[in-house]
Amino acid sequence: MEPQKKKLKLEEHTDTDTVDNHHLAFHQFRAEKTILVNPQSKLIAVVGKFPSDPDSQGVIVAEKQPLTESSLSSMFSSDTKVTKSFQNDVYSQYILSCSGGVGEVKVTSVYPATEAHVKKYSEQSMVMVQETPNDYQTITKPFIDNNPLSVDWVYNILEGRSEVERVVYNDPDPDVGFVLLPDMKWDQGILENLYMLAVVHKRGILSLRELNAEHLPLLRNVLHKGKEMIREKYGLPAEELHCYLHYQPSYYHLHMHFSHLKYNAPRIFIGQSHLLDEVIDNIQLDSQYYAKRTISFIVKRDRPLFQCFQKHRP
Ligand code: G7M
Repeated sequence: MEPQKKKLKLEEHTDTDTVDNHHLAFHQFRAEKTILVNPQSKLIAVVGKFPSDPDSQGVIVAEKQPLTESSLSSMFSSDTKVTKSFQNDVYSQYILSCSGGVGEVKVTSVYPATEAHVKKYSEQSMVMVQETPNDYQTITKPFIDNNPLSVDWVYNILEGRSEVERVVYNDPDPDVGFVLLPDMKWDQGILENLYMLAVVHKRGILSLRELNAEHLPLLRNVLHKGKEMIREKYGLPAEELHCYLHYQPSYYHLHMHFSHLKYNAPRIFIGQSHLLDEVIDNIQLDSQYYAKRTISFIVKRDRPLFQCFQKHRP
């Protein structure tokens, strides 16, 4: 009995060993069909076969690992290859090719940065604010007048001092014209992450709140020409695009966003975004629509604007 027991144990051990140590020979895998590409989750899924087992198919789902604090030492190492994409005012963008398994990383830098920049980029809890027309006049408008984040980078674009080679379209008309270019958040690598910015030439329109019938030709021009130019440049049809404004924006010079419908664009949620089509329609119904209504918006708890609201409406 004893010797047989020993033999069995050995076989069990060998079986387990085989399973534990078994690696698929990825270098032999022949991908036959891509079934999912999700640039935002940095994920790809393929179906294929190993030539040694042509009767079976396999699904391989591959996903990039997220960055962690331990990635920083590889990113900021002297071995890292740095390629600059653009610079505008204090903002610049780079592609870092890092060793240590970190690979390619898109980096946006703000240098030198103010405390307002640090707050803007910090993780914070969000709060919902209902801004009445009176709140706008007594809280928000004075806040914007006293604490603006500089829009020098916008003027650099409009006056052709920065990002000139990135501009996709420029309609120079002072009343209805605008510049269309990739948002700083889009590196133009993957079409499904398309995120474009339309910055109007006309100065002094702070945000959605100030729009009325006088601005309809401008809004229509951005909507129609912007979609047309995106189709021409990137081959993306208008019906696969979102076009919207943020309220509150981060920068108080009127601008609109165009994003791919598949892209989970920054702040595209209810309480942060207003579709340009609907903005135009609302203003057609009532020129003073945005001056009269209460507008809800979501803002980070630590942002100075929310602190003003707390001070005035404790
Ligand atoms: O609606 P909101 O104000 O949050 O949008 C401003 C947008 O401007 C953001 O999506 C930013 O990524 C984008 N942006 C900010 N800066 C400073 C730049 C820049 O220098 N160049 C470009 N192309 N986009 C920018």
